Amino acid sequence: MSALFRLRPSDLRTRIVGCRIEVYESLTSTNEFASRLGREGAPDGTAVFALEQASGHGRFGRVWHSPRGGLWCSVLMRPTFAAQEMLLITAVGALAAREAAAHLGVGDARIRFPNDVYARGRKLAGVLAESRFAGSEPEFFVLGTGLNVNLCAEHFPPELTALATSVQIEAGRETPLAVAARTLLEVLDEWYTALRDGAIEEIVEEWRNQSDLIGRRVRIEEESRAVEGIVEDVHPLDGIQLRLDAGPVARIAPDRIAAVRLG
Ligand code: BT5
Repeated sequence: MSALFRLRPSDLRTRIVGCRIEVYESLTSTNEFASRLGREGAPDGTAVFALEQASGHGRFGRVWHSPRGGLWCSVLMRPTFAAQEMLLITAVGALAAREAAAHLGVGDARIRFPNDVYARGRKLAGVLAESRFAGSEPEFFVLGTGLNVNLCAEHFPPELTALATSVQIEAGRETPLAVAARTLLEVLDEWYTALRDGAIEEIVEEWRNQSDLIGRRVRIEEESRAVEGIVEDVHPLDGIQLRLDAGPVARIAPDRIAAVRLG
C-alpha cells in the first residue's frame, strides 16, 4: 500500500492556500516542483508535498535533510505587491510553521531569525521563500516549509542530532502527515490572507512577539565576517539591531545574515 497521504482542497477551511494540492512519494525539491507548476500557470495557493526530497535545500545553497517522516511542503503564491516584500512572505511562513507546530503539541515553539522555528534550543522547522521574475516584476513566489514531524534522533545525520528536533520528540507522539499538512495549510492561509489584505503591522508585531532573540547574546555570521553582541530588536524587514560588544549599535540587514548562534 502506498504511504502517500490524501488531502483534498475540500478537506480544508481555507480561502486561497491549498486550492490545488499535489502529493508525491519523492521529489528533488518541492520548491523546484512548485516553481515548475508556477511557470505552467498553476493558481495562487497551489500546494505541493513530497514524502521525501532528494535535494531539499535551504538558504545559501545549504542542504535541507528531508527523509520520510517529515512534512516537506511548498506553496505557490501570486500576491500583487512589491518584490522587496518577499521578506514578508518569509515572515508569514515562519509564523505559520510556528503556529502549526504549537497546534500539533509542541510546547514552546519560537521563531529564530530569519526563517527558522526552534523548540528547546533545537531546530524544528525552516522556511525558504524564492521568487521568479518576469522582467522587473515578480511573477510568483514559492514558499517552502520543512517541518520535522515524525522524525526521531536516529533519523538525523550525526551533525544534526544535537541541533535538530521534531514534533514527535517535542509532543511525544506521532502525527498523521495529513493532519500536519492540513494544520499547516490552514494557518498559512490565515497569515497569507492577512498579507494580501495589507495587515503588515499585525504580521510584524506577531512575528516580533514570537521571536526568541530579543535581549539575548548572539554571534551573527555574515558571508565574510561575524559580529557579537546583545540583540536589542528584530524586524522581518529591517533585520537585527545589535548592541556590539565594542559599544555601538549595528543594524544588520536580513539578506546579510547567514546564521545566528546564541552566545
Ligand atoms: C532553512 O534553510 O532552514 C530552510 C529550509 C527549507 C526546507 C523546505 S522543505 C520544502 C522546500 N523544498 C526545499 O527544497 N526547501 C524547502 P537554512 O536557514 O539555510 O538552514 C539550513 C540548515 O539547517 C542546514 O545547514 C542544517 O544545519 C540545518 N538542517 C538541515 N536539515 C534539517 C532538518 N531536517 N532539521 C533541522 N535542521 C536541519
